[in-house]
Amino acid sequence: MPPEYDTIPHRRFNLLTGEWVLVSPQRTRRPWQGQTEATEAPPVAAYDPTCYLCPGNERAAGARNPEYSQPFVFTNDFPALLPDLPRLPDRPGPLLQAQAEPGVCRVVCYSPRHDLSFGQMPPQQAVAVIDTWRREYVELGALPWINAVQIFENRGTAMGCSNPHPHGQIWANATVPTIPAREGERQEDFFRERGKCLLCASLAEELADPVRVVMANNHFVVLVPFWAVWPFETLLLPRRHDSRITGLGPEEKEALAEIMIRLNVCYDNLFATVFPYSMGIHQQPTDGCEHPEWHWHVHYYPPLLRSAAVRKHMVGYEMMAMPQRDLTAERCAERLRAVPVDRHFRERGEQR
Ligand code: H2U
Ligand code: ZN
Repeated sequence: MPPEYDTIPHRRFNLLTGEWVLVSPQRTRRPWQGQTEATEAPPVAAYDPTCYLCPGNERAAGARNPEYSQPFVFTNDFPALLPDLPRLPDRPGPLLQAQAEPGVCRVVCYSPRHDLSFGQMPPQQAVAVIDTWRREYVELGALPWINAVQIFENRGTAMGCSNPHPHGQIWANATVPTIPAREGERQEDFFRERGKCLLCASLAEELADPVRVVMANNHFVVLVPFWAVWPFETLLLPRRHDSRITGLGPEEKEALAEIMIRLNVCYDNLFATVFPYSMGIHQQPTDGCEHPEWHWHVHYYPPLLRSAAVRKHMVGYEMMAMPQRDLTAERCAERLRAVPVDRHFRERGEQR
């Protein structure tokens, strides 16, 4: 990377969304007098009698969880989407558009253990979570009126997560949501124009000059995207081109579990805190068509900026104009690469 990328304000193009991000590396020396946030104490008990997600406990709407020992999936008690909908009456105005949107929302408890985050789970437990995601993607995707299955996780109160018990969510709906739809269009355009996959080509370029690569194994690479908006944002890419996670073989599942665990330990150890993020798996629509242009991947969007106490907010110029960052993707990748990942900080007794 030419050194000017570290000194000159510039904008970078997001290949997946077609949007630009403003990068202002010269600004990283400005003083900070903003808010500092209290750090989140990680849960300590393996079982919490007041937790809605622990085995055997009653949930908020009255249902009771079984005494599960493997990943446990249930229909969200307060779902944003509902399966059986009547037609919406005619438009509320000549220009205003609305459509009924049928869908399904589920919650996935990763482990019966209240205190284990993804990074602390034994690899076999993480493989079981991956198998659960695959099963749900197939099962929900097979419903004729479901065309998109979004697997995601909110972690930490900073991201609006309601409970430290390790869990994620799945929302599946009739129409492909805005962001995966945009990524699909971009991948399709590239595939049509160049006859190859956008993310295969991009990954090859990243590996040729691995300044943004954070970690890798035989099957996966984690990197800070050139166009990252969030400070320590990463993109997890399979080396093998595939449009969905259903094709993962046993060795690939183990490799995926390994790298997801390692990335979680890296994130938590970076600021010795329960590192908040939103994670999501992007895959091809479940519309019954082949999508050779689609390269499945996982996004991690963490809001923390320079310590466990300072977070980035999308306000001002970012809300009104375009996203902006000070620390470059390359500097953040460098910092993430330097984090020791041999042990989780909680096992080293450095708990905050
Ligand atoms: P978060 O991971 O973002 O906190 O979301 C947890 C989800 O779990 C949330 O969508 C659901 C909430 O509706 N939930 C239940 O379905 N039952 C409960 O008893 C508690 C939470
Ligand atoms: Zn719990």
